[in-house]
Amino acid sequence: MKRPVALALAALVPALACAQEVTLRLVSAFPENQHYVKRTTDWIEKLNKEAKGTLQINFIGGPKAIPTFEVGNAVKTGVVDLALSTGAFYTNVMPEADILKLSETSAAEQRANGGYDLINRIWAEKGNMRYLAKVVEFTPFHLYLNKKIDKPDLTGLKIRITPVYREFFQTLGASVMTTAPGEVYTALERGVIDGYGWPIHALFDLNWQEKTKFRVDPGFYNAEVSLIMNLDKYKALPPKVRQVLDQESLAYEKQNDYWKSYNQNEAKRQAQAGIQTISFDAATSKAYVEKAKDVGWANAIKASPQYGAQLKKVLEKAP
Ligand code: 173
Repeated sequence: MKRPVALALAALVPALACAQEVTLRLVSAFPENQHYVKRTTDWIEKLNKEAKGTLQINFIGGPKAIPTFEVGNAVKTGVVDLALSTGAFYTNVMPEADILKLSETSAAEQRANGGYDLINRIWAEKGNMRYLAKVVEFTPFHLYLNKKIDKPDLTGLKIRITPVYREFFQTLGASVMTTAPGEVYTALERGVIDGYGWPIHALFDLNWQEKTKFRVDPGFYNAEVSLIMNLDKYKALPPKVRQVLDQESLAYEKQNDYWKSYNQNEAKRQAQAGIQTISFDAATSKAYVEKAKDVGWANAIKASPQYGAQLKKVLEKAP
């Protein structure tokens, strides 16, 4: 009697191990109608098909599920497993989160030059997070305005910001107000703000073109949106599941060239929607972009004496 039972058990164990499908919960710090979320839910759908029996991702929702600026802490503490966010939304977890906007090297280059590993060391130590993949890049930020300016002077203007733009716009004389993307439309409608910082794209997702007169050129910095994960959860994944997640995340990151043509189109769409561009002479434009960068790095190094300079080495393009 003894042997058949043992044999049956031995046969059962690997079967049980294989049958373990892991389900992870993902939230978005961006509103659900934003293009980023559509791309991410498409990615999830594909992953759920390909990794059936191994890994499933369950999209919980956008800021209605977890408010934009609380998503980072939700990932850190494991309230959710995964999030789609930008670093600017979780500087309350660690100031380093907002430094990635200063990237001049691409995500692919950062995987090769030690940047990705450094980011993951910092994200693990300070945020209890795994930085899985960057899924938006090659995308400058711009200043959008409803009042005309003829030089980069924002004195007397109230501008909606996130940490991305704070020091730069303040240096230009603006008074600033932090809001999540979901609150910008109403602020514009009520005339509470004279403008806002935002990438070159995704303005239409939230209908801001209806309430926007000008875009200031050139753009500055490089928008970073990524998939982040609770580190304990990541470490506890069976190796096979972790491998699938890493692979699928990398595959998503590798699509980032998408944004180059998308952004050109978005600029055209803005012009068609009647958004006028404000630009300065060449010297002023150059000084504007340099100021953004200088102010950004000065603040990064002040905010993170520990890692600011190390990040600069891997994010900055060699001159
Ligand atoms: O303006 C913002 O809300 C912001 O910081 C951001 C960052 C990356 C992509 C889109 C918006």
